[in-house]
Amino acid sequence: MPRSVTSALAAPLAPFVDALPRPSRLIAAEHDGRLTVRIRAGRHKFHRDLPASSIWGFEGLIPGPTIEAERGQPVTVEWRNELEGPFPVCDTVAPEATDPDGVPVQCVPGLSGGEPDRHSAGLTGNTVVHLHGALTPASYDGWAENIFAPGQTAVFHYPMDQRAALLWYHDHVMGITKFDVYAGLAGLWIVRDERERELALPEGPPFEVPLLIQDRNFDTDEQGRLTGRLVHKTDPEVMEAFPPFTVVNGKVWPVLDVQPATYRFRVLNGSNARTYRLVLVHEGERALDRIAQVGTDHGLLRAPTPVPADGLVLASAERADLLVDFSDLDVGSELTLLNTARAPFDGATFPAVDAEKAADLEGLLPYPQVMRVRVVPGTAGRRSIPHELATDYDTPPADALSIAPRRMIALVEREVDDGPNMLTLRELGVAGDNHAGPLVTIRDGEQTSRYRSVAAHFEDTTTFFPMLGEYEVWQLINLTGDTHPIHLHLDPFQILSRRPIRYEIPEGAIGERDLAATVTLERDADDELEHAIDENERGLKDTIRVNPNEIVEIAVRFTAYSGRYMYHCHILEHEDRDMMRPFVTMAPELMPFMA
Ligand SMILES: [Cu+2]
Repeated sequence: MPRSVTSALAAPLAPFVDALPRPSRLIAAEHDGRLTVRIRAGRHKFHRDLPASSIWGFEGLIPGPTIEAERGQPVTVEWRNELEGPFPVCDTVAPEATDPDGVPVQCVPGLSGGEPDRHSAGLTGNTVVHLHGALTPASYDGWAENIFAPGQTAVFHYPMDQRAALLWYHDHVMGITKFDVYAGLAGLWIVRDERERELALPEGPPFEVPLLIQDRNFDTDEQGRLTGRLVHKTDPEVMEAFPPFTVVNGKVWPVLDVQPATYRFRVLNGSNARTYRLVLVHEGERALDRIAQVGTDHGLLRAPTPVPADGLVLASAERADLLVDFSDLDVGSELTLLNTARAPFDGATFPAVDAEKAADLEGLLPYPQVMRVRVVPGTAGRRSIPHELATDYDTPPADALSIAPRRMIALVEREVDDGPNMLTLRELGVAGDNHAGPLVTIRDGEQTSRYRSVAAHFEDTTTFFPMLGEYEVWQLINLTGDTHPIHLHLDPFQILSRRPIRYEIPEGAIGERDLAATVTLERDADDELEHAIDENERGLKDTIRVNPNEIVEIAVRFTAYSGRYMYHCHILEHEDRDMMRPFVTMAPELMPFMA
């Protein structure tokens, strides 16, 4: 190693010079619930000192307009695909993982010797829109293969029969979601309801601030100057892109002016792959006690909760609704939001007190800064935080869970000789006594269960047919070295448990479809993770982190809509590389007629 790779890099862009943009608002009620959104190419400045970048965006914007809807008031969106090539992002695989100085190539701009990929360069703008977190009939859910080409339009009806929450809409095309979202195809969608209004939570500007956090990289010219062209770069050792520049609402490291008051931050991690662990720092001290988390993926928690002591962890697609108190601060005070999570994220901790020293090139985290908050004059003050928030959900009833169908899913990474690894969700069926093929054996105390892999790839036969109205328990077993945020479309779920496992996979036992493994539900001797459920995960979730050496159990109940949906890892490079599977929700009366 030519020099220490833990030393920080000088940033090629000045931090905290651009004001945090407020995404434009599209309030459905002002349009009688009928919206038209054009999906088009555009130009966008990610930073004051960067040339404008070519992008694809909803209305040509990054982020797309924030759509605001009311619970119980349906919204119809005419999604008009007016995209046109060339594809605005240069995709490349650098030939080496580090540059001649030993710096990981993903920590620096430019192509690092990689060739532009010609297949992605040929993309002209096929798209399909998924509204993440929405209770949507299957026809309008954005099935990854139901694509509309440039010049075509899709009219989707969203019933909005769901609790208030921060949702987001984004492209979901089979195999290229990672490119289309990276090019800019993402926007926020806020559902509001009466319960939130009773609690008098801030609504709209200036005190409610959506924060869409993403990471991006840019090309360089022959002189090494940033050109603004978006670059999606991976390397031979890491299949996910972990770009060095953190972008909030479309600006690199922006600054937000706040009055001395309580603000509501609606935070979404919209990055392809990066997990953030957010720490707020004021005058060198962590200031996490200024933050109360009131909501998660599907809206309000039952009670406000502090963020975890090490910081707020958000993997791709996870959301947090935060009340942040700046009311006691003098004008001119500055606070910085930092990220302390290494990439690829594996659940490892990092003390919040060291957040200012979190730069870690080996951890693909050259610049921990996310954004700055600056206190400016104003008259508003502190808001009291209600002790009781949501009253409309409880833990799933034990008697329903005791008879619930249990579905076992193993998260598996298979090495491929001539390409990046494949990641799959292996659906496991109980193996009969006379089953002769490879087995997954799971030991939980005295009990031993034997399974076989019944589905691995997206196009394999559907094996999950949940019945509407009935609880199910899904068990997610991580047999890989990284954390995967697993997302279910349609209804939210609740986490029941997170437990350590140790496992053995015999040489060559991860086949194209087959899988052999022995999993024991006890802690491995070298396992340092806590495998705890954070307080802020005890709400209604649609995306859950499954860490290495871990089994996560969730309880889900599909309620209203029958049809074909998907569940998948929300690391976009993983879902595009086959970490996605279908399920079909069924009305119980139809089950007797299923062959
Ligand atoms: Cu994954």
